[in-house]
Amino acid sequence: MADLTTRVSDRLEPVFARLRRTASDPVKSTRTAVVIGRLLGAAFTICFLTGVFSHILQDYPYWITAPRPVSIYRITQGAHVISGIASIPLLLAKLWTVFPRLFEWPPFRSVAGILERLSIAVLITASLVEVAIGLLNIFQVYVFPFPFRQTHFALGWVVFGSLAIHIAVKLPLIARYWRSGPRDRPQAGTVISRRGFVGVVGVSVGAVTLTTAGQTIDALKPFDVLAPRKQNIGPQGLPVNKTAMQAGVIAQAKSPAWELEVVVDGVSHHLDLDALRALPQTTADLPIACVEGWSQSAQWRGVRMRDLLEAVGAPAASDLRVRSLQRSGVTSRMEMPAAYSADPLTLVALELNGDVLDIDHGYPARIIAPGRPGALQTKWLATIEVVR
Ligand SMILES: Nc1nc2c(c(=O)[nH]1)N[C@H]1C(S)=C(S)[C@@H](COP(=O)(O)O)O[C@H]1N2
Ligand SMILES: [Mo]
Repeated sequence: MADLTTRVSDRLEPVFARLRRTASDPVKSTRTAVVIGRLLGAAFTICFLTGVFSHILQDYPYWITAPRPVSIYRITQGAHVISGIASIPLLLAKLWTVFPRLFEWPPFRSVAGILERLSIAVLITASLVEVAIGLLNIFQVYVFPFPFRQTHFALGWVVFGSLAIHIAVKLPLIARYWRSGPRDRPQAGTVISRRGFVGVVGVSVGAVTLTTAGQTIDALKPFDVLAPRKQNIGPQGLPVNKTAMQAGVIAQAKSPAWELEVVVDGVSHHLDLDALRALPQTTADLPIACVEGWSQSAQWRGVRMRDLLEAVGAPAASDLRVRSLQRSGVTSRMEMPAAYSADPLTLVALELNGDVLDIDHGYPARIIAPGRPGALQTKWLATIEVVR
């Protein structure tokens, strides 16, 4: 048995040696792996932290006590998607750099070695799936047979955990190659120098960032040719996530019989548009910041949630359950904790950028609150229920 293993191994060694030489290139040095790895590690860390924050806002909104600055989610989710897109060329470059190591023979020398290679396999697979489904989500492609948000979140922990193991294992190498040294000088006969390679990667990262970040950074708007959303394009100069047609609400939303139902202690109060317009009106500049990474600020006008609640005899600080005319889907209902309902900037908006709300932006009335993910800014309001 031992004899057989030795014979197989002896046969395979030269094959792998040849593969290794073919895939090798002086550019694929440990120093390059460390340089690219640092940038990739930074991008993944930003993605992970902003991702956890996004899930807290959506799943544990009661933890949030003061939603300030009002554009907090615009900043964190913009950073999430920008660093996620930037990590794609970095990840590909990193894989290309370490590619020859796949053909090391024997593949491992100890139990620790097996574990290390397994953790790298997990890291690579999870990272590739994570950035791929994230990218598809930005383009609103929901083709996978699993819930995107939960899967993306779970995989995020897997990526971050296996990254931590990988960094711990490689710490001595990372420390040794952190600074450049004489061994990094270009060697005779190299097609491209290490610095040249890192430069190409840098230009790629810059290019994908420049052509997509304009969907959330105003100053980069002119260069936004690849992002799925463009600022200032859409009814009333604001992009639309889902139209009234897609949500199937046109007839009900346009009906003259529409009324907002506010339920307090089991008693329903009905307010039609005239009744809402008769309440004090407030203007607020607040962004729509979609989880998919596009965002834009707009001017909203309508009734403060706290004023509406007081008008029907409920405390300004109330936990609310909000429902849309839309029947199904995660965005058809929403929970709003008291920290938001009491906020002077949280509105039941009736107007956008100086005009009556467009049907696609939620006419006759929608929610706009500071610092919340776009998915929680419910359009085509039907019911607001005071839970406590
Ligand atoms: N009822 C309802 N409200 C909704 C949605 C929806 O599909 N249905 N989409 C949400 C999402 S994901 C975002 S980003 C914002 C976008 O608002 P806008 O289409 O007015 O720009 O609305 C939110 N409110
Ligand atoms: Mo969204």
